[in-house]
Amino acid sequence: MLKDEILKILLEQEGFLSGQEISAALRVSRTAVWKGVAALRKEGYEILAVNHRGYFLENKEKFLSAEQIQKALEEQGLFFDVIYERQVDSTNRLAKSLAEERLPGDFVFLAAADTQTKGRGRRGRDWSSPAGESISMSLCFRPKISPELAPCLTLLAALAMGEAIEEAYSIPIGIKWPNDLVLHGKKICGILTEMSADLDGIRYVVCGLGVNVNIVEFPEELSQTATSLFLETGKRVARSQIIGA
Ligand code: BT5
Repeated sequence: MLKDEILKILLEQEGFLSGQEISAALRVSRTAVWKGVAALRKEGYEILAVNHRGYFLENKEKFLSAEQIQKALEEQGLFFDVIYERQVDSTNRLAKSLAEERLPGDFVFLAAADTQTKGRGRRGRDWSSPAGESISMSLCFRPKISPELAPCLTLLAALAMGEAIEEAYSIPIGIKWPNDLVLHGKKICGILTEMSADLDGIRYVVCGLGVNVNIVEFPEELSQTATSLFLETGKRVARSQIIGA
């Protein structure tokens, strides 16, 4: 869609970009650019429009996009599909349905969202993932291991995310085995690994991670047990950087 292409251009641009430049790059009219910008604003993107200078997307780090995530992965030498939705019920659910479509081929992909309406924890528990502030991501792949080894993947995911956070914030992260990362005794990340298997072995695994990155306030019922990286460190890091790491 045109608005997504406009968003991509604005995300990559450090300064202002004129309507003329955008319309030339996308080969559409300036009215179409104007309408695309209006649609993005409705979705919450803060796009500044200044006479004779053009458009500028403010608070870029607040937003995620498939392109940003892809770029962050490529910086780590990783090249696989990224499926990004602004809002989804659950990235684990999305990944599973995409995996069913892609079988029997081989695949590795990452499904991520800005926010989830029905984020899930273990045993049907809820997972809270507020827009603009948290990571909701599910890595889906077909490991050639026997199903009884699959729980190890949760441990690997915990180690990998722990290292990514330690690198970004220079703080030691604790792992509460098997699936929580904790900071100062409170939970900052939860992991839900799900597997589909048959008599031949694993069909695919979905490893879902929820991380409290820039959350400023938690609902009452979570405030004693949950915290965010921002609340503990005072530092805001772009979510795509952590996803890539
Ligand atoms: C987990 O379950 O910790 C696994 C959470 C996995 C979430 C990711 S997000 C991407 C992917 N898509 C999904 O739908 N899920 C995965 P569990 O150990 O059962 O912990 C759930 C409990 O943690 C809840 O009952 C709450 O008490 C608490 N909780 C909920 N949201 C939280 C949050 N944002 N931070 C800390 N604790 C939370």
